[in-house]
Amino acid sequence: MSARPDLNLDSDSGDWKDAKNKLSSMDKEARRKMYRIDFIPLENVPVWRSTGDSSCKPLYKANEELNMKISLFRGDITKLEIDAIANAANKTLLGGGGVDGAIHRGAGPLLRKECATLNGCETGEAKITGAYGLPANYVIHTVGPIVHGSVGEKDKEALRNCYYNCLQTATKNHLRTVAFPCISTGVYGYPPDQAVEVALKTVREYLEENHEKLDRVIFCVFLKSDKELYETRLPAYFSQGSPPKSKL
Ligand code: AR6
Repeated sequence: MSARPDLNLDSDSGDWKDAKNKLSSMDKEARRKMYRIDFIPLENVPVWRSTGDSSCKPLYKANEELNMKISLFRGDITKLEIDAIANAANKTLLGGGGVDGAIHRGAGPLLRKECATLNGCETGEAKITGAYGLPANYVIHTVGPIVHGSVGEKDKEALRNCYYNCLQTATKNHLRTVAFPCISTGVYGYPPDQAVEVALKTVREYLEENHEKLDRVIFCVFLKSDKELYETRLPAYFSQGSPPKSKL
């Protein structure tokens, strides 16, 4: 029986750098013993398939290779056992409510300790940390725009930057599987039906340019209404090609 490594992810008395180094040198089996929560392996997150009955007009050419890199998953992002999960954080990076709160709770107190060394984060930027007690290997923190009233061009650009900079941070660090929550659409008030367009457009365009660097981008929705929105709008950005004509 392998002994549990000498590493306590439940206490903030430890050194986060030491913990991060130890975790990154572990194999998957050893890492799994350190998770503080249940996990969902990537194999249990299916690739997105259009039901084919979408009435929305495709905005991009069908590209089956890119379609195979997309998932729509409804559930808790903290459980995903993938390379990186994005966090919809605030400028302090010191934790908060919503998905940010769930990520800090799951990771344990060393995440806050590492975040405290980062000097905060501006709106639209992204900063990467370890994930400690989470099944993911890294957390990429970003800060979405706060929307008051209607969405302006600046808000749209800031939300685009969030997705773009998270993807760029992932690929710069050779991370191939990434999940996004619906950034800014909770407490920060970005209307979900407008945010979905920015999220899908930014990911589609990033994948066009960098398809060899990423294996999977997971849109992780929490609410039923967001699942329905993504199901409706995904075919516009990741359309299915016409099926091959039958030879019969
Ligand atoms: N997994 C996936 N998605 C989740 C989870 C979860 N465990 N929990 C909530 N969501 P929000 P924001 C969804 O408010 O609008 C924090 O206090 C939620 O249903 O978390 O960017 C930060 O510290 C919604 O769809 O983020 C900031 O102060 C989405 O995550 C502020 O909130 C985003 O909602 C950021 O606000």
